[in-house]
Amino acid sequence: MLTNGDRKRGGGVGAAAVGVAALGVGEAVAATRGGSLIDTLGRAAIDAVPVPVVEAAVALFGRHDKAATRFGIGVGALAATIGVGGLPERLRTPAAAVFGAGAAALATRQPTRSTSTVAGAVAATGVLAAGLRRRPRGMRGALAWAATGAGMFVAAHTLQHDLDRKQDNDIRRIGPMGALGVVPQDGLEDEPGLSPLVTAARRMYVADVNLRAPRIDPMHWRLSVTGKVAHPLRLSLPELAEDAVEFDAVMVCLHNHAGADRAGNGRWFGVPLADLLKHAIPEPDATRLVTRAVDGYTISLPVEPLRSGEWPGYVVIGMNGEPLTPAHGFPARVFVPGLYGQYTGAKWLGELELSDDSHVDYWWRRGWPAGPLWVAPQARIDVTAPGRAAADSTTIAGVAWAPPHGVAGVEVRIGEGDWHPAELATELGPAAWRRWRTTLELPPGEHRVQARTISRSGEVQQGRHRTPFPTGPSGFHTVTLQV
Ligand SMILES: Nc1nc2c(c(=O)[nH]1)N[C@H]1C(S)=C(S)[C@@H](COP(=O)(O)O)O[C@H]1N2
Ligand SMILES: [Mo]
Repeated sequence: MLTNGDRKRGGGVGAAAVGVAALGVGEAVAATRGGSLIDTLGRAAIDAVPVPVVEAAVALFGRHDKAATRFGIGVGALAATIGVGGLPERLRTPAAAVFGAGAAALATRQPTRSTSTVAGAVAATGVLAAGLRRRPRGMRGALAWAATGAGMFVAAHTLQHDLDRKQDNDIRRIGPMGALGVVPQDGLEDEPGLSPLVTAARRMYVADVNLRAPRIDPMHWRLSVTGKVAHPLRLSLPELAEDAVEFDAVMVCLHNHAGADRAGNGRWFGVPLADLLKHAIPEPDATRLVTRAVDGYTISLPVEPLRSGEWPGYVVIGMNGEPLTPAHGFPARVFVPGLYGQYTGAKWLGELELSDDSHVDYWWRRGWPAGPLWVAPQARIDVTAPGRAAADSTTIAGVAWAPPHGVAGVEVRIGEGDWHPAELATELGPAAWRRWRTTLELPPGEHRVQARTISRSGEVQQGRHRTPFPTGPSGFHTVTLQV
């Protein structure tokens, strides 16, 4: 005979199994048009949680932040269904409906793929209500529900994968963007373990508030330049490509603490913002250039330095000779070399709106400074290895950046010793990252190695540790090496 406690525990497993089925069905229905309940809930959570929680998650999970968010949403949804399953029977259907209505409401707030996501929320609610009315009995019942859910997750994954493949084909048909015919070289090609001079798009870090990149049809996509302009523009990708130029620059996330890999160096292909603004003719009170993604996310920039060319900014449509990848903002993004990623401009650009100072950006609302914030000089140590020239030497090498002015020097020290200048490789451009190397003779034992960058404008990298929030991290990359 089952005691009350046993029944409750069994009920929890049954409710969780129903939760898996409901979420799976919701994901499969949403995926028919590329939507996702989990992504929608994830974005809502990212938009809503206090900044200290975002900061802690980024610090804890690094480049796995998206996977961690997805996992958290899954666990949260299961916990919620177990909670609903524990309610008296007559309250379960209304409680499921409340959850479903909430998810549907969040989905309608997402400007892309919202219809299928709302349909997914309705379907998930139906499954949840039906399943929880009489919770599955016994292990066998629970397993059947969970297996149904797993099958639905596989179906959702397949549908999403097909849409990704279609997007990749659309992008491949566009052809080259810029001419990376010759692979750039800087003279340090012989150093194994050193970061490549140009970061491949698939190796580049991805940082944004979305769990999945918006999919955009390049045939129908147009960039509109609107708002306070005499001459609104609507430009297709081929039209933008006609006026695009190549430039080398490092993209750095504000969360890139010393030694981290939220930074990558690209050869970008883009249209100077100064040229676009010249055609659009901003009105006298147009002080902010709002870069708006197709999902409404905005980053804004002051108009004047962009218009005069004092800050060279671009509508970027290519990276390393190819169109942007979906993760990095296909079909277009704004990039002002030297500004941190969260101040430099939106990926998945839909609109450039000329506005006045009444505009408020996504991150300002969350308590970040209006900025924009410039990237601090930073050096990263990639290699500590026995030197090849002399038997008792040690090679230390890495990358350094100080955009937009460039790296004037990189220095290395052992313990609290003097700073030694490192050899600098050829510079691709002042906004690009620059590779460096030095060979030191070190006695056997354990050594603490640090590196710092000096910018061409005279700024010296700061050694004092500072967290990313609110104005960007500081501190030296420190590695311990055994000779
Ligand atoms: N639309 C959109 N653009 C965005 C973001 C975003 O969340 N949404 N994040 C910004 C941040 S914080 C960074 S660091 C860079 C990252 O660009 P990447 O993913 O291509 O490396 O994109 C910026 N542009
Ligand atoms: Mo970022």
